[in-house]
Amino acid sequence: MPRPRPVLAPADIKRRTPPGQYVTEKFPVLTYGPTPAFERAAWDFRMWGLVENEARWSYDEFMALPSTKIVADFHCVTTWSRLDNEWEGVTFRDLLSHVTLRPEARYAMLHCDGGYTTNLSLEAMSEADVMFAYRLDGEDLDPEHGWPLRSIVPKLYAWKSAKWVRGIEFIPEDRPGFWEQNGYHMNGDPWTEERYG
Ligand SMILES: Nc1nc2c(c(=O)[nH]1)N[C@H]1C(S)=C(S)[C@@H](COP(=O)(O)O)O[C@H]1N2
Ligand SMILES: [Mo]
Repeated sequence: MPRPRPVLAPADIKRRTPPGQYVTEKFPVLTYGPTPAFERAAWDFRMWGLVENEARWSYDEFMALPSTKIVADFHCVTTWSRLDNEWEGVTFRDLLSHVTLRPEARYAMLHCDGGYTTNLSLEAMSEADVMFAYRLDGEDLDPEHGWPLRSIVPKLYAWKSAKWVRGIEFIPEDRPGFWEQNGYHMNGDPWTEERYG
């Protein structure tokens, strides 16, 4: 059953909309390049790099992991925000329980089908609402919105919410991902307008 779109009070909308953003009920697609094809048999999700033990899940194994629903706002740096989205998937905290990080691990690089990447500090990743989602508002993600899996990092601009994500690499120092190499901020906090680096 799809979840009905919420009706928010104007005061809540105001409080939840970062500076320089406007609220839309639409869900624009923002992708650099084509939507990659999903190949179920070849698909896996991996955690590697500065870990004592690498982790890997097949599609069926990942889908069998305990799931969580999180309601969060979504802010694109091009100035639209879509409020109150109910994402369903696996939290980063739950995934982290499957690996032991080496002490040098301080940043993460998310890797996607199609070659997109984005970097995050482990501090940003450790927020309780960071997750890897396969459903939105009660329905499977549309392919162009990242199905079968995307990251959701509600406290940062939406370019950190990587579509078609396939894995997390743990690294010692910050390194720019795709948009970060092209001028976007290394962190991307919408409340302080960390738009460009
Ligand atoms: N793989 C991949 N993930 C991506 C992007 C992309 O081009 N490729 N664009 C990012 C940007 S800039 C935004 S605003 C959001 C948009 O998500 P949407 O297309 O589902 O609205 O996805 C982010 N994740
Ligand atoms: Mo964006």
